[in-house]
Amino acid sequence: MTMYSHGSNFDKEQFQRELRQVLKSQLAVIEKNATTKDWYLALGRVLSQYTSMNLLDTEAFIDGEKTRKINYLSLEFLIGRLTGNNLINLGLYEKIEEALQEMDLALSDILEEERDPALGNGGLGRLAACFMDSLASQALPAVGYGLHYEYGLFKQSFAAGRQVESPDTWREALGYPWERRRPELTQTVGFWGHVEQYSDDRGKLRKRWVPGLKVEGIAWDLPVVGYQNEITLPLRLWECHTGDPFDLARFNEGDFVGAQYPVLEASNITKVLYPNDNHEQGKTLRLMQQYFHCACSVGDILRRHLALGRELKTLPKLETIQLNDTHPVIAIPELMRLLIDDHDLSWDEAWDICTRTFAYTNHTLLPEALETWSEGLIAHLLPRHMEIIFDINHELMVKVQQQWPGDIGKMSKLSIIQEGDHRQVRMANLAVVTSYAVNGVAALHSDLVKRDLFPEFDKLYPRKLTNVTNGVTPRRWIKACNPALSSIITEKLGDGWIRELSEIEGLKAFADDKEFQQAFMTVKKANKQKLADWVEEHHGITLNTDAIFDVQIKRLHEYKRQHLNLLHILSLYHRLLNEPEFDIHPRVFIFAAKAAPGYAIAKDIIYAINRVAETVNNDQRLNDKLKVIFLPDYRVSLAELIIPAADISEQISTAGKEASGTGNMKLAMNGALTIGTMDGANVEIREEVGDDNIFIFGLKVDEVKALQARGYDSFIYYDSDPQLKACLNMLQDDTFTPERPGELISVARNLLDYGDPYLVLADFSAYCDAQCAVDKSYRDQSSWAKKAILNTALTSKFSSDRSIQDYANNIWRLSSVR
Ligand code: B1N
Repeated sequence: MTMYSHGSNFDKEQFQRELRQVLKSQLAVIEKNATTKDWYLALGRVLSQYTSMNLLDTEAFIDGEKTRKINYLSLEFLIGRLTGNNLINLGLYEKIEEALQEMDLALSDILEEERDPALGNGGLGRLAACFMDSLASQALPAVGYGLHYEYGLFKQSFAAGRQVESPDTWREALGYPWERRRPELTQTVGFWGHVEQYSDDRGKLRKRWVPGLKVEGIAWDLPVVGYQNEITLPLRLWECHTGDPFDLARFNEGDFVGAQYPVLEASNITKVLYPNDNHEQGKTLRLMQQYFHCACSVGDILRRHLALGRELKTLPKLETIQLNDTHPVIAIPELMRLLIDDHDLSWDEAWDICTRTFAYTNHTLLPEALETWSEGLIAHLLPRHMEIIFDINHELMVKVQQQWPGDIGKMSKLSIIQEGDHRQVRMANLAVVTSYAVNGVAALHSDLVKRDLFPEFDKLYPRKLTNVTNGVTPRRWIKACNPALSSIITEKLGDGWIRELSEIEGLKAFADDKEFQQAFMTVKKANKQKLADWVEEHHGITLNTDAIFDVQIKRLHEYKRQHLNLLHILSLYHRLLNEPEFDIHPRVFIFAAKAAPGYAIAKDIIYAINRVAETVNNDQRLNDKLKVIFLPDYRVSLAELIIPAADISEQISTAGKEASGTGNMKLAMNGALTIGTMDGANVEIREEVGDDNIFIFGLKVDEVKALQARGYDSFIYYDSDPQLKACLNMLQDDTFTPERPGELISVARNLLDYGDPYLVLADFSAYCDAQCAVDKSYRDQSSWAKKAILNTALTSKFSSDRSIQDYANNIWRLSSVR
């Protein structure tokens, strides 16, 4: 297709010339003065010329096809660094490495210069990025639609152990080399104003929205490079521009400052990513972001469709819109509005199109994350959309009445509008009613969506609710981040596993092979050393690579229970100091996690872990048996360093709370053994690897429910378990904060006086037992190696290629382009 496919036709001299030229002409740097950063920028710019061409070719190629196209709408795409990954997928990694070497440049150093684009919070945004990789790698026609935040997720540092946030300037001074501005795709987006009725040329009474303010959406395309298949898909991110800074009417009335309010507000629309994970706060600016994202994306989808001379009624056949959680659900009334008001379709025609175009993925059951918007806010910001939502709801209520005549309870439960003093719009209900498919993200989660969240909708729309278990891309999460493991796999099996991960099951045959066990453990050790060197260099802490590397890396959230991990560490500390016969294999506990800036108890947990780490790490009596380290600024590139080095993967959420998890998958693939609850995708990991190769503990979903129904009292555990009591007391006295006794008390309070909402104490003793089993198991290195190999061999189900195939077969119903 192009000259830059799979690295064939790669011309080394030409590349070197281009690189030098870009350095000089675009960056204005003389070669002998060039820093590694300069070379990174020059390299990115040169390579992005290749991918831009591939992108345009792919666009033209796909437009020519009569297949259904996927539009993946997400407020978050946590893509991580692109340069290394794109080199691998372009098939150019070794060739560029060699070309640079000739110029006395080390590719690995250059790659370290890239700032992670952190346009997402956690799993939901990272999933979107993995899905784009899999769509491209399987040559499926797709566009990712997101927002071009000026600032991504905040940078985290610690000041005396407490989290400090600072802005993430991911594009730096000179811009991000991989993105391309596409001014020709600009969209106009309205806000506020009113709805008016008018009669059209034919005397038909119609409605139109007259916005009070209009802004522009500028498109930036990032290339999503398929794995050595010549396909490059666009990740299209919208940036908000406000034009005229004055509301002239108000300005002329003398309200100078007031005249600028709406514009000031609007000019912030794509300033910054909201830093909440699994939590919605109902802020106006967030709804403006959501609508801006949807209006630009739906506008672009229609533009493409109409530009090809296609009829609106063929939209569902040729385009599908996958909604990544409810964040882009305002796209539904937006498409209805465009079809009815702008394109003069009847309600029924428009509704028919919408109900065959949208599909919705639910990612959480946590009540604080289920989005509702105040009716007043929507009516003010998007008056026409509010009318349409009421009309959709009216039809829904009629249907509910037919199904359950006279049942007012069912009506109020299913209604899109939640009644009360302040009426709220339930975005999930709107999504379920409109979408042709609704899926959860792991088998257990999807069952709970049916059973607990939407049992009536499941009755009303049989077969609409389904499951697609999440996955992660093996290109980034094995091939790129763990080159040493990749080579020993490829030595045994060839490199087909990179495209088709099920081939990795071939490793099963080597699980008992002593030589392969040794090779596998040597790789693990080397990865631990690499992490240890990095930690030494950046944080001045020495890690013993003979220790078990025990890893909990994810957002900080009570339901994820980093504090359960902490309590276990306290119990080890306490026992090592107080029980002469108690001994453990040396263990390094590694944490990395950001807390939402407004989430006080999450920040207190970070502080507590940091204080405990300080004391434990400096306590000579422990003989280096125990180390605790909390690495700041968790991000994709840090995950890429930690995951290959992990022996133990902590997946210890309260059963029923973690929809899926995806870090659990990455860690298992890289040969870490899971210690986890029967939650999310852990359940399926256990199914795949078998009970002998995972450490499962704790209350199951139904036991959690039963315990809470009985009335949970955490003091019962505190009073009856001396070990637990000792640990909680250490948090309340001056063990870790001699200068300020009681400083960590909020964590203990949360678990005792505030009722321990996530049942940490109820699972404590089972967790400690499971950790004991880990310790014992690790002492037999050959048997451990076998378990680790089997984790790598038996987790191919969790490739995002499989997830995308499930979506393609069961939801989107499409076939590969080639
Ligand atoms: O989505 C991931 C899952 O693997 C995780 O289990 C799940 O917790 C995560 C509001 C969310 N669910 N909901 C969010 C993020 C941002 C926000 O503003 C909710 N994130 C998840 C992928 O399926």
